[in-house]
Amino acid sequence: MPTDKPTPIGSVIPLPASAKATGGTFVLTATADIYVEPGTAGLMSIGQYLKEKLAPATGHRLEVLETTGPPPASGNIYLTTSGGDPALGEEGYELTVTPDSVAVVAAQPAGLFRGLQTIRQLLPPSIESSTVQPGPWEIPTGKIRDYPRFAWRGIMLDVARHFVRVDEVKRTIDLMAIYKLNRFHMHLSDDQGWRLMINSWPKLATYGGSTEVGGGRGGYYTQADYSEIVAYAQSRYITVVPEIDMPGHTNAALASYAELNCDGKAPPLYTGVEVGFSSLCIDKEITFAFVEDVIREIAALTPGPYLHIGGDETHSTSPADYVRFIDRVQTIVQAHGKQMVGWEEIAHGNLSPASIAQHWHSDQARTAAQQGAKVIMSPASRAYLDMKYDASTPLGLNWAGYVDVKQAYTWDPATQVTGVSESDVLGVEAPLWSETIQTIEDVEFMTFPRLPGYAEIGWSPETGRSWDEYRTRLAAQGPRLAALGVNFYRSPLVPWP
Ligand code: TNX
Repeated sequence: MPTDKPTPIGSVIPLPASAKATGGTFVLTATADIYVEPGTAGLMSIGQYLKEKLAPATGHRLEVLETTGPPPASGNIYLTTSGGDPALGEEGYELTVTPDSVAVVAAQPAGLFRGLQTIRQLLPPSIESSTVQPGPWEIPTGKIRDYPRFAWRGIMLDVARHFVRVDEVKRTIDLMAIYKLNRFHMHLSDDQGWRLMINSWPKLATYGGSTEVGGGRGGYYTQADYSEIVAYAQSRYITVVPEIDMPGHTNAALASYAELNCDGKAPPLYTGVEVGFSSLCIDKEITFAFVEDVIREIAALTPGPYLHIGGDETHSTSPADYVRFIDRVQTIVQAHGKQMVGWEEIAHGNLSPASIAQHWHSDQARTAAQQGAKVIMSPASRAYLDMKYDASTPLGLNWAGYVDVKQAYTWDPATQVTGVSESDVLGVEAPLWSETIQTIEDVEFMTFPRLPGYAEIGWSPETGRSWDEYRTRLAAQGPRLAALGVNFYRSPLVPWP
């Protein structure tokens, strides 16, 4: 099979910081085992994860064993944090492949986990098949020393406009892990739906979550569901960033509790796609009791340091009210031990340097940076997964233009917004808004093949990145995505095999 060759060592996506091929071949045979160093929490599970990824296609038994010091160099895989260079940081790793062994050394378990994704990609694409394939399971020999450019590399799923089930969320998390992404932002509330049970305000979910865009059944996550998602992401060294959008985009909440409305009257549920018509009532104290309860419950369920409060498109909130609201919410978020993240409009408020603004379409991100806040880059014209690839794309929107695979790849987060420089930028995130996205197949079609490009922009050094070179590496991902059963868009810009 011409397409089932191992990936050359310098062809991995995201491109490693440095890679040197040595021209030989390692073969993963039926006698191979996975050895991990005892003593560091998480290593055994990382070994198990690798085994689960390699077992179906190889049919090999692959045991996960503990070892002190390198295992016998007879075709085994070795994962260790002992001797890991601290300069690699939390997610960096070194991978050494010789004809006899594969070894990943990292300073932290997260680095080992990222390194495993490189091993997966160096194997032939059919390694991703769920049924036994012929192999041979070759890996090119060489040495990779690799670490990310940016700390924040994520995607956002809008589960509010159309609900996404827990098993579908897990699949999405698994796919993002392949490309070493580390932030999973969940847009948990909007005008059309509230998707997380809040015990102190239960109607938010049971009533506010009962429908979605187009009037379908909607749905919500129980707190146990949410915790399951968080733990699943955590086992892949991915941090969940929960978002409750406020003070606008709140019709589902306003419909659930009449007392949250300035006039005390609950509006009907909303299943359209307009934005900017709803607002919490900034003059009512109960609004802040509500916000405090929601933030307290979500903070308690969320081990990660971030809490996203939305803050976008508040066309029905006066500018003065908006600033008052954001400043107060920032205090509440911090009182619950979290860092506030918000869409770039939050820069109208008085941001603490611990807060984070997410750029999407204006120059407010610059105001955020001037206040010392960090910035996440999600420019709609480059990074919005809900933008159509071109005029023929059946799903998606085009208010920010078409975002074909090249447009999605050819930009630099450090020069995207004048006045926001590399040191202000925390990283990159690609949001998938779901007004037109109904099924997991739709999610995959809009996400792939753009996602590997965002992963590379966030992870790899900027120097040397070029579309002409990248498109051939992306093409080689096609058989891999196919083996994974991903419904990806066969963009004509990519020379698929
Ligand atoms: C703008 S981006 C929005 C969303 C929409 C999206 C559609 C942002 C912060 N707000 O409410 O879903 O456009 O592309």
